[in-house]
Amino acid sequence: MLTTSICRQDNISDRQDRLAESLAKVYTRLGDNQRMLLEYKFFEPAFYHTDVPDWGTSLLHCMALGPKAMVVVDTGHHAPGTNIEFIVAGLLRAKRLGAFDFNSRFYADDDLIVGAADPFQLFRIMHEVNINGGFDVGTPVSYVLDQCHNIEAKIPGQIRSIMNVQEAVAKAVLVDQDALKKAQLAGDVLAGHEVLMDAYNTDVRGLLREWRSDKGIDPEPMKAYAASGYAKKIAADRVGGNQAGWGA
Ligand SMILES: [Mn+2]
Repeated sequence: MLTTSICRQDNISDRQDRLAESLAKVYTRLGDNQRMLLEYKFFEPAFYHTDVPDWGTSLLHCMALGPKAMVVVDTGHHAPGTNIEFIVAGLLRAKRLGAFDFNSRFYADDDLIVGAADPFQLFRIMHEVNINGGFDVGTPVSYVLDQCHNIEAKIPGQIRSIMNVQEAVAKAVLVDQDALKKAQLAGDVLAGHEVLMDAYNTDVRGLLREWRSDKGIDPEPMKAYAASGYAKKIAADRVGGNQAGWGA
């Protein structure tokens, strides 16, 4: 059987020991303004066994290392149906959520535009971030895109991604926390549902346009980029250059 052959090939605990030793060597070399972010993924590089398959394994290593080691949640690195917002809440509670790698997925690590496949999941995640202090001033959480734009143009794809995140955050902060708490304490499922849906169904695009204008930036980023001519300019500038790729 495949599983037994892998068990014979290497020892699971020994592998964890070697990983811990290696991480500790790097950790001791961190500067005052540096930290270590440990990501997990449940099926890479292998299926039966991989060294950091889940948030728990990542957290165990981070806790052994010290406070400068924190977990990265890549939204595409879970089994289908995983309650990612639960993981996010738990890591924030333990003060060990270091970063998000945002993307969206249907099947595996699809690396689609964040919020494309399941914007409601993104909203639920942002709600947990909000109520667990992840948006506080001085938050240790880095918000990063980790996507692969295969069909859509990369720059507008990233602009769209950021807008999707902004919309999910705006909806999350609109959740009436007092009403939600009241519903939860009363065990009123339908009232709690209504509070969340009221926020989720709010069209926040106008608010975000105003917010961008207040910051002196174009309220319509997609249109602004299209009108800028930047894509044509860089395409013309780079004729005859070396094509970027995966390094193959
Ligand atoms: Mn990632």
